[in-house]
Amino acid sequence: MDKRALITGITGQDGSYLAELLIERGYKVYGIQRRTSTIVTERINSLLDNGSVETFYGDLSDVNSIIRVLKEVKPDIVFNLGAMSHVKVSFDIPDYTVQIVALAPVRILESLRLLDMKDTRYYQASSSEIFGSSSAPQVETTTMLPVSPYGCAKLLGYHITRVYRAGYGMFASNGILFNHESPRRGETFVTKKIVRAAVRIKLGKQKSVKLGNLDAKRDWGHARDYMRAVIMIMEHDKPEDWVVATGEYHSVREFADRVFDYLGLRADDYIEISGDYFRPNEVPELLGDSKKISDILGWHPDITFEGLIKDMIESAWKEETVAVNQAQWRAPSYLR
Ligand code: NAP
Ligand code: F7E
Repeated sequence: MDKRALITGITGQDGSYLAELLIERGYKVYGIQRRTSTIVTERINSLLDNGSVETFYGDLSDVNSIIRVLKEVKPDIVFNLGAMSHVKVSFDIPDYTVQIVALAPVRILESLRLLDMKDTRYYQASSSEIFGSSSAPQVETTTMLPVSPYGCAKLLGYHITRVYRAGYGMFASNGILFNHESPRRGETFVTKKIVRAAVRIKLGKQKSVKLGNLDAKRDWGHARDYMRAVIMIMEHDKPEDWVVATGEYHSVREFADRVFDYLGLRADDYIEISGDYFRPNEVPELLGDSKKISDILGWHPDITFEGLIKDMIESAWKEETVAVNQAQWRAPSYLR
């Protein structure tokens, strides 16, 4: 019988790639979708339309909705990707960030335990932000010193996953993923913001772009490669914690230079620095060492830094130049 996967955060960047990859592998895929007043299903509309994904209304702040969906779907694996995932915003809404990012893992794991679903595997979308101010390169054993509300909340999620694994013998694994991007990246993350602005500047639709700290360095991979790693982590025979990274880092300035250069422009001519985009605390450099997942599971990223930039630029170009049909909102099927 087909394995059943439940994805929280299915409407997000990673959720959409993960759903596609799981479907290719023969899983039946379900998702928790929250009620919103505007369109949020663009990334999975095609999967909803062809019936390969089914969603249920729920919210990670509402344990009853989590229990209802778990009982309905009876998943073999829960992928907990849902989060308020913006580090800068987490300084503005720290309480809410903790409610969702830290407590949803507690809610899901404890629900699985109380529902006697301890054989259901649990994946926690952990983050390199938990390393915070620890110096690069970071591995699974690096000291975790988060410097943002988001990082602190993710650290609780990381530890509670280990607690349920050790305490109750549950198959609960953390993927400690470094930054990963794609054409589907949210528009307020720096890579997408730069790519979109550069394309619009080239097309004469925008004059400049305001950015914050250009000196921060990030280990940027492609989301599709990273979701492939997530499936390998969950299909492994043992629950463990895994760093997923490319092992190569670049500054924000360098990312911008490469993007503008690709379009035949000079980044310096168009970038303005604005205090609005600096954070109270910054993570200066993230550089992952994914030797463990490479040695044990044989995972390696396929898409290079240059390939990522090309993919993002070409897609943004299409978005800005081809008239696309207005995306349509998709409610869960039982409401359509
Ligand atoms: P994303 O694009 O921001 O997607 C977040 C998802 O969570 C969306 O589907 C969002 O739903 C959902 N969500 C937010 N609050 C929710 C709530 N209260 N109840 C139910 N769902 C809620 O993030 P992503 O880049 O795909 O990242 C996926 C996960 O990996 C997140 O946990 C993130 O923190 C973590 N992570 C990401 C990276 C990265 O570089 N991308 C690196 C390490 C870890 P809406 O569509 O309704 O907003
Ligand atoms: O910032 C700098 C900013 O917001 C990257 C999330 O997916 O990865 C992501 O978090 C860097 C930072 O990603 C702007 O200060 C400069 O140093 O794209 P970002 P992030 O904060 O690294 C981790 C691993 C996650 O887990 C998160 O969920 O870029 N920066 N100027 C800027 N950043 C933004 N957003 N906007 C700017 O204008």
